[in-house]
Amino acid sequence: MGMKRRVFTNPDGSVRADVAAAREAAAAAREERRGVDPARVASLLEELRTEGRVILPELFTRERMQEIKAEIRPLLTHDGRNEFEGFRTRRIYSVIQKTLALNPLVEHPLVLALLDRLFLPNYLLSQLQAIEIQPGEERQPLHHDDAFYPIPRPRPPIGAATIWAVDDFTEENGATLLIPRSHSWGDVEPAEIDASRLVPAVMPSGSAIFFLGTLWHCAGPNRSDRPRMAATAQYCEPWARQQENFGLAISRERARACSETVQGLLGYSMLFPFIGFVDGRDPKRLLE
Ligand SMILES: O=C(O)CCC(=O)C(=O)O
Repeated sequence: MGMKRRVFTNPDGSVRADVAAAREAAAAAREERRGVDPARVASLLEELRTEGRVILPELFTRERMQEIKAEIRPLLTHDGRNEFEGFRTRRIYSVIQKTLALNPLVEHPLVLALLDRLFLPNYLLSQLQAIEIQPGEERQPLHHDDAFYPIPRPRPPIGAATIWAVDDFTEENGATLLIPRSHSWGDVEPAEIDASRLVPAVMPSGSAIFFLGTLWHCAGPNRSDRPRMAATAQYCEPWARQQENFGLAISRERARACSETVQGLLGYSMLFPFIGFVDGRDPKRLLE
């Protein structure tokens, strides 16, 4: 199985020009198939590359988000177990095993169009959660999502995230707080960060904030008298380990109920030629 040649990257870790060109061509073809406006993708990408985050406004209607909320609500039964999860915050993990309600968010064509440009083909879903911040919750500790991959910064992101406003996100109710441009910082300790640089992602229900795994952020404190519900999908390069062990968390039967795109994101896909195979072959065959 040994391969001497680097398959996708230059010696400095950057993606090889021919690989990048093939990725661009494939992404453009997919955009056309999914009816996504390439000019919009290009402008969102430019903002993303400069600011590290971009708001995707009102991709779903408020009514649709209310339907999703009705499915998610009964599953939000436990408060968090630590400061990071939030003692007054409820989360659902292994979401797809419990409900398919978030799948349309996970595979929204505009989100996929951005991911297509950022990562190698067959990038993965890294984790999927619903998060409901209860009134009185404190600000979450500052973090960036791909910090657990032990590769020094500054560096390209290994992951990216969407946080969807199921409820309206306001300054009072715990809108996600982000530090624009912090994706390009080198290594810093959270204690060194000036919290006054945090900007709330105020956005109406049905919108999402999309940001790079290198961008510093946290959930805001909920000073309102009502819970704030969000859904968040994190994605990663196809060579990185997913945070959730979806192969064990989501049954094969449940995976069969998902679209081919979501199946691929869960891990029924591979990075050619040797990452993610099962018995020497593409794992999507397991669903046949
Ligand atoms: O709920 C939010 O607004 C952000 C949550 C978050 O960043 C996390 O839990 O990693």
